[in-house]
Amino acid sequence: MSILRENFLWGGAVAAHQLEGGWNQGGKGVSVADVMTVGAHGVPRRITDGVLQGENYPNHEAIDFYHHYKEDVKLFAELGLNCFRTSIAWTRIFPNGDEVEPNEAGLQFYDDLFDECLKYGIEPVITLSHFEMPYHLVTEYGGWRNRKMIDFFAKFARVCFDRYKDKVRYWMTFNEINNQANYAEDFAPFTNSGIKYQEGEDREKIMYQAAHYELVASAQAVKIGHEINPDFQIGCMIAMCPIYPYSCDPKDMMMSVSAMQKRYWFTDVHVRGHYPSFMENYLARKGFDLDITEQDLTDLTQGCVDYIGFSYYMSFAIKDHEKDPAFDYDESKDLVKNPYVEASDWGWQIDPLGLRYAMNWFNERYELPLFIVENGFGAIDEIEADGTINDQYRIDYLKAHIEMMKEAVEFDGIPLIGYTPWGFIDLVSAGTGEMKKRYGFIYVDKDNEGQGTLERSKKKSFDWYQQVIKSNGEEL
Ligand code: P53
Repeated sequence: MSILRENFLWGGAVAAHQLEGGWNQGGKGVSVADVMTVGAHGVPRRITDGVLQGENYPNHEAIDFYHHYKEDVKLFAELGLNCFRTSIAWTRIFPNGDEVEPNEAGLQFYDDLFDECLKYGIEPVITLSHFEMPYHLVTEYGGWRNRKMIDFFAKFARVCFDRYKDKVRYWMTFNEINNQANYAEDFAPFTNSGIKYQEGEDREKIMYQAAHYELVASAQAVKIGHEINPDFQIGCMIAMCPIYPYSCDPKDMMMSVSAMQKRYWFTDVHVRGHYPSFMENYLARKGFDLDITEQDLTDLTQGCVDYIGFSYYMSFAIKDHEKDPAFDYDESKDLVKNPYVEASDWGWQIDPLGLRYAMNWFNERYELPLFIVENGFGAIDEIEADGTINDQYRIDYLKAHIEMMKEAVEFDGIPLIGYTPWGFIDLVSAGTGEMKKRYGFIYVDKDNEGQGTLERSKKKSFDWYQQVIKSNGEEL
């Protein structure tokens, strides 16, 4: 008998904008990802005013999954996946976001994709909003700073739920909704919420307002989904980077508690259907007079999620900065390097045991099933003279994390639905827009400048993961 349950979901995860390409095909509209240029480690992606001539927009073609999906899904089946996590590009369904009728060609594309998956016994796991909202909603409405977004999203969700109710069971509403806890930088507010800040604006307040509308929209979607198909499992999606106290100094500990609150209160609302007291007091103390109606508060209670989907790549650490008694946290400034762990070439701290810690944290706080919907190692791969790619470092990273995931199940009794490693087919990095930050078991011939044949080939990790799935996680 294996440690993991028999019907454990072994999959792989991607997002539409990072692999599909076909950015203006089949009636698709421009998304926020379509106006982001390529960056690098330490060089942020630029957000341009619309799509401009002469810029390198890596998501426009990505790995052209839009035209390659049949051969790709066949490879996924060979890998042995029993689920495939992707997102539905909002702009394929509602190109501008505010149309009355959906775009049939976009709906048909996902019907075809899901049918192709189901043909091989691969269950689609779907995120509704993964960093790819319609750009039109940014320019015309200011993105999620505008309450109207709730209706646009709820409609999009309803159309998807209705159309795919017999093909998809596991859903998530907003990918990594809590990334925007880092509101000081432009990336997360734009990708999460379509927010472009003006000079002198109160960034933090605007972020909380946007997050509130998203949480209400998520709750409405959960309710709508359950009405359409009571079997739906609809989760939230949280970027889990646990924030450790730097030392056992009680002030470091309290700083860690406070930082965790500011980064993870989103989960509290998703799961419990109401704001935690520390957030109510924080918003009041800051004098943030948010637009939160009685109806919103009712909506939140009626759309609690069924499970917690989360990504796990790294952990953080924090030191007190003489901030007591408030211990207010600023994600862009307050984190310190953890001397006990190594980091990837992109500075992401590698901490497998942190995954077990994170699972315990979620389980103690919420007692809901967990679903690890992203985990992975972004690295530069070298092709050997014989054409092979020996990505042992990636295998080492994933093996160590799967071991910890199993310990969380075996020793801590944590209910776990599945595991879908990120970017199991090489794709465009969200953070940097690079191709060379690769996560895949399947190599895609394309470089940062957009050159390459787009040919797919198997890395060493392909055979390894195939064996992991076959043995239900026993042979690592
Ligand atoms: P990339 C930051 C921290 C943790 C996860 O990221 C993050 C980010 C944003 O960069 O994003 C998630 O491609 C996200 C995926 C993304 C993946 O992690 O920057 O859900 O879309 O590709 C990996 O290396």
